[in-house]
Amino acid sequence: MLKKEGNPVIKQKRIMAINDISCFGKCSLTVALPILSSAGFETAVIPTAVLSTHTGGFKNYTFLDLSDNMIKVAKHWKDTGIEFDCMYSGYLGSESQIDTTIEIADNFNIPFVFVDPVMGDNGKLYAGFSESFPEKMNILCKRADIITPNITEAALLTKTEYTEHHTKDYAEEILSKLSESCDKIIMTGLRLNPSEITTAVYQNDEIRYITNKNIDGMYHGTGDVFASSLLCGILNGLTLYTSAKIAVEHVSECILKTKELNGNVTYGVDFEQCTKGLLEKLGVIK
Ligand code: PXL
Repeated sequence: MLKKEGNPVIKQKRIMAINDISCFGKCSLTVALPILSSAGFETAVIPTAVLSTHTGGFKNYTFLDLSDNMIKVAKHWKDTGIEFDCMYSGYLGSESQIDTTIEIADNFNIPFVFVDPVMGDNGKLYAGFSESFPEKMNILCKRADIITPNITEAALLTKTEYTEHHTKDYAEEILSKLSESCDKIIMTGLRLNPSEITTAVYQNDEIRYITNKNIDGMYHGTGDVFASSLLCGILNGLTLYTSAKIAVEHVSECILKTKELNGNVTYGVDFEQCTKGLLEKLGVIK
């Protein structure tokens, strides 16, 4: 239990995170867990797979599929009477894992479902995903309260042709199609011009844009840092727009810190060095 000043006792929120463990490379659960925990949220995990590294930029990585284990873990929790305030799904290794995730959300009657439809970047699906995967992922998006696709994933979900340079018309076309699946969307990675990177926040039929200076270099795992810190803001009661703004600024700080420390883009960002800044932005610490 957390006691907030002047308030009655507030129950700690419990999240069910469904995502993979990439043992090296700082993405998925090795990013989500420390970020959510540091902001004061309990995070139980259902690992979808264990990989030696993530699949972007490494060769010969191992992949242990944990599909069969997912439903067993959920069943044990359900039988034990454990309840959740939120489900947060990320990297799902197969179409059947999407079915399992929906089944778990329904079985637990999860009140708030946050879906990061992880499946691609730079106009392409990540290694190992089938062409039919996005259509299936769209079914999970329909079960979600909030989705956080990057522009590639949003194009895949809506079967829109991907282009490298974007316009607001293009973003609006995609968001309008995507709003048939989910009415709260945070879409990242818009390149409206070469020097900037923009995030679109769609809610109540309205789009607001958050624009930042683009920092050179495609650092791996930033989507997970973004989604996890966004979720911290939302669960802390901040608005969708404010939470997105904090997440955008936090990712940018993580990238700058990694550059300063000469980090390898494939090895992920040094988000660990930026936790204090995130917690201050979130109002968790002063
Ligand atoms: O960060 C997204 C991600 C998560 N998990 C695995 C990945 C990727 C992106 O490549 O390969 C295993």
